[in-house]
Amino acid sequence: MTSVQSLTRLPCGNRVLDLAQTHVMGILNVTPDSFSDGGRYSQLDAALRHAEAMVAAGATLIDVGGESTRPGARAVSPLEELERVAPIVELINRELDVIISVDTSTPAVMRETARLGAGLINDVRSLRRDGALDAAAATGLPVCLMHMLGEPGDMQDDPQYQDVTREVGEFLAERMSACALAGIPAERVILDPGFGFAKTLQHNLSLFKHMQSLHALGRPLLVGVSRKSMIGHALNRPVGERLFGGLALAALASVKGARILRVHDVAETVDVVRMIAAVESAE
Ligand code: YH5
Repeated sequence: MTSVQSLTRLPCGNRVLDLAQTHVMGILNVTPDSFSDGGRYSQLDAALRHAEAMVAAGATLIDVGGESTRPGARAVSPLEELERVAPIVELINRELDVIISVDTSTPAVMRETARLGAGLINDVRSLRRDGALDAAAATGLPVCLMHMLGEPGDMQDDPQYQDVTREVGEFLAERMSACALAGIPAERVILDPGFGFAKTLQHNLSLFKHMQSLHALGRPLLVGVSRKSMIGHALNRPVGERLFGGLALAALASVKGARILRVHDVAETVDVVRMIAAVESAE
């Protein structure tokens, strides 16, 4: 392996992510409200089939989440979250060739899903819960640190910034330092501006426009804007009509150097990424 390759290869448990390319991460929600009441087996089976379809469409990562971050969502106990997420992590690891990301802030969920084959810890709270830094460090897995002020329940109350991109960068730099002190080296960190978390439409647009400045932190960027209200508000579209706006943002994020795009619509986003790669690899 050349030293250049070692810089672009991120070990994720039993798999490796090639950071020279832009990857599509498919979203798999396993919150109970995302299924009809068909019983445990059929829920697991439906989740596996959804994951399988996303992998077939070109997703190289699947983000499994068992906690809703919607304002007003009911708090989920660690045990309840683990009971939702663990079986699907185990099943995907056994059945599919894909990196499993676990969208969690809960130390016990980090430890147990790492044991069951997860390859990445994706924490919207940037490992700020008690015990989360130590749990993530103990897994040896990469972590995605995301910017958010406050908690999902109160984050949209009245977010204020002087310079949103600078403040997001400062926050992420502080969380990288906290990780380093806890034994998670920078080489194992992915950074996320946190679109839609404690930000107005204008904050989200400005942060998106200037996201390249976050490359100064020296780590790959993950962007999650799929179906979010920044598209809804900019275009005046309900959640079911945000695909084209989301694809425009996926293309822009990719051109701005984002390495992982977290999306619901995998096949469409994979076409966007592949088309851009085709042009960029031309003479
Ligand atoms: C993210 O950006 N987001 S959960 C509201 C929507 C649509 C989608 C209808 N987890 C992120 O996906 N993890 C979530 O409006 C995340 N980055 C990372 N790393 C929220 C979500 C959503 C919310």
